[in-house]
Amino acid sequence: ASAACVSEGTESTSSDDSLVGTGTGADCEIDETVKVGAVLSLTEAAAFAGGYQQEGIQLAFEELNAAGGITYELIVEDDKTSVEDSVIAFEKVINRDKVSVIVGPTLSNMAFTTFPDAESAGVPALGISTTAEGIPDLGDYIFRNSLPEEVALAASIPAAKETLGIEKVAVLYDSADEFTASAYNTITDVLTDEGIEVVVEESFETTDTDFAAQLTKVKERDDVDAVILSALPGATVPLVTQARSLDITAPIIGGNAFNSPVLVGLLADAAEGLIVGGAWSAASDTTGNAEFITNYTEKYDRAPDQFAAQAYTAAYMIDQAIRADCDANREAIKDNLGQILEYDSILGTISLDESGEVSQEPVVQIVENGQFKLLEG
Ligand code: PYR
Repeated sequence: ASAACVSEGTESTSSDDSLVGTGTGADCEIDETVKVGAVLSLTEAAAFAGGYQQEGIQLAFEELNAAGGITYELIVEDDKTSVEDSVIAFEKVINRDKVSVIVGPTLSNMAFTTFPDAESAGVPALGISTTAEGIPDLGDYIFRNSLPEEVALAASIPAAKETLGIEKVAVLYDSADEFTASAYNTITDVLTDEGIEVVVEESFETTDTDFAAQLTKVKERDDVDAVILSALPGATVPLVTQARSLDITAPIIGGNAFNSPVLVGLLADAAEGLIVGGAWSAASDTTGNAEFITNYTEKYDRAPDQFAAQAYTAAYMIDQAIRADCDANREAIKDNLGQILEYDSILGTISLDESGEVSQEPVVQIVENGQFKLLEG
């Protein structure tokens, strides 16, 4: 989209001088408070993620406010894991609060509806867990720092093949959710590239709780070396638990959605051996990671997860984009977010390009004794 497409957001194209400061980089000082909207799933199905995201982003903005020069006001809206409510939440932060930039929404399912609204209003939006194919293509103002699911799976499947010698797999996927359905396409492509044969393929819906029909198909075969699962945590917990109680012992491989200590806690013994591709690991020796984990755990009385880590990183990327020209107007943030190169973060070295896409090395982990361990290295 070009500037000519920005029809409704007249405010966004005109620069507000009070959001332009003096100095640049670490010396930037802006008198006006910079408003940041965060639209997160704090209740309903994706609250498992939204709660961590809220904590991660709050921690980062508290640190940034303490560092000085720019004062941030974080305005959090609950999208209630609903497309309808996410549209209302975007409308509020864009028009009521007149935020400079939006972080979120939590799910790709909501991003496909809300990001076009941010685009037409000329408000930059930074997705932190929106991993489906095509998200950055939603517009010039649309970015994500969330490792695409295709990259996570393209790492976890070959790593599992190499360590476990996988030749035949069962693929089980949620066909109703945008993110898991998109991941299914990736899984198929990666399996073809790796020369791995699919011997069982079954789908289900996001809210399903009984997977006997699908798992019986897996159980009936004795040549399934691994199960590849594309599901949100809500279905993952009963599905994996039921698989293990049917004595399906094959390793289970997943992507970003598996990267959750809550899920591992809920699964208990059934989590052992899960192979998880993702963007962040507590076990990674990335810049600031140990300090982040300590500060987060102290503040919230629980350890962070990937959702918290990506939300935390988003605040620092926004701060960097604002400091580049010491300008917190929507247009300047949009221009500078697309120029974040080789940023050394708790997620490792990360960059964003003008198309809004992130580049980052994925991590592959395996659950052992209830803990995530790096599968390689
Ligand atoms: C997504 O909706 O894209 C997630 O990764 C949760």
